[in-house]
Amino acid sequence: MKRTRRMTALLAGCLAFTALGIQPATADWTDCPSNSLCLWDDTSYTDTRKDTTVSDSHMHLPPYIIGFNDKASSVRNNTQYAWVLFDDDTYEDRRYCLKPGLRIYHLGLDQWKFNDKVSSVLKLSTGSCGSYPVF
Ligand SMILES: [Ca+2]
Repeated sequence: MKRTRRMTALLAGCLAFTALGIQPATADWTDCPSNSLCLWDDTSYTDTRKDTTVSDSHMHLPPYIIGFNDKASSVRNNTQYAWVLFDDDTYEDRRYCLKPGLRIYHLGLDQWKFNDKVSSVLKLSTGSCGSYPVF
């Protein structure tokens, strides 16, 4: 039932995008622009995608960079820098670091339990995760 509603919402979203002449969200991690961190609303790089080239400390309150609070289910780091994904705003609470070039098809896997959690994203100054726990 929930899945049906989600699919219906997805279809409605696609139709709305089409009506506006905007490309619908794609379902492929290869569509993530270079030098960007990409977050998808659903697993396996599907549904709405949000990209950023800079950190976003407040994804749930304007002025945010990408918004998308507590929504990400898959992610790709298409940059040469390490990024840290946090459960709370202002880089707080649980966190995992994603090394350059890596991607996670399902943040909700048991080892992370991070589905629909990400509330801030921090771009590090190098490709190293330093002391942050890594995906
Ligand atoms: Ca959160």
